[in-house]
Amino acid sequence: MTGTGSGGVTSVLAGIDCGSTCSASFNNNTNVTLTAAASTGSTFTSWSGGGCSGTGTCTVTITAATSVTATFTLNTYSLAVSKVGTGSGTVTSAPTGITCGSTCSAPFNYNTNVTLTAAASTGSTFTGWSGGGCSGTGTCTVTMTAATSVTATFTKASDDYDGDGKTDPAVFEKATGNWFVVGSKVGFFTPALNFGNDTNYIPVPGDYDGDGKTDAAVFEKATGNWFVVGSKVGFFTPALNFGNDTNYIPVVALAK
Ligand SMILES: [Ca+2]
Ligand SMILES: [Ca+2]
Repeated sequence: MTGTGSGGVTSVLAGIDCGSTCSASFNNNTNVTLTAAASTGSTFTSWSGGGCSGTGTCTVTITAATSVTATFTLNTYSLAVSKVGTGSGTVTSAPTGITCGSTCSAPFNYNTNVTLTAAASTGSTFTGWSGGGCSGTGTCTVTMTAATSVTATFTKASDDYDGDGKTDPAVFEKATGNWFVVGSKVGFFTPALNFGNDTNYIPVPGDYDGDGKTDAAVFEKATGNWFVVGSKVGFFTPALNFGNDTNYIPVVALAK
């Protein structure tokens, strides 16, 4: 017997029981029929030798010493990872195969214990597993006995100025336009001093530079100019003269 899998071969005429007894003597001109049965998690793939092939029984007419090989292949099953939620992150597997990211499914051998680890991106939080018998926020270990799907949920908090995945209380001082934030990670700070005021501006915070941290931003009522202090890129204007307060409402502010 050969191959990555396992199984047994028996002869209809008693003699071969392989597993343990893999050769036997038979009288000249005896027709010996061999039957192959794969173990759980393996598949009988083919016969070779003795004039046999395919996956049915193998009948050999004994006129000389004869060798027959049965090949068993260990089954592989697909493990597929899905990522859902408002946040982002990466799921990796041990043994290697899944880096999701880009490679979100991979085949693993029967009975392999695959451990999945989730890592949230900056500004996101990993909030749990579902599927594959997994739950909670630790690692997820799946024993591969069938094709399995596992879902990882990542969430992103709104108004998260310090990017730890938790919303931070923030205020906009009407008279001066000062921004004050109590960051859940870094404590009190001012992401943008003297940046707009209530008379001429509407605060429109959001993550305009895509680093997972909310940016102080204002919409100039008269002109419709947008001004952002990006937590990653600093001051910039994502959309000049895009709406004005007479005819338009900035929908970022409206959603607050
Ligand atoms: Ca925070
Ligand atoms: Ca940002």
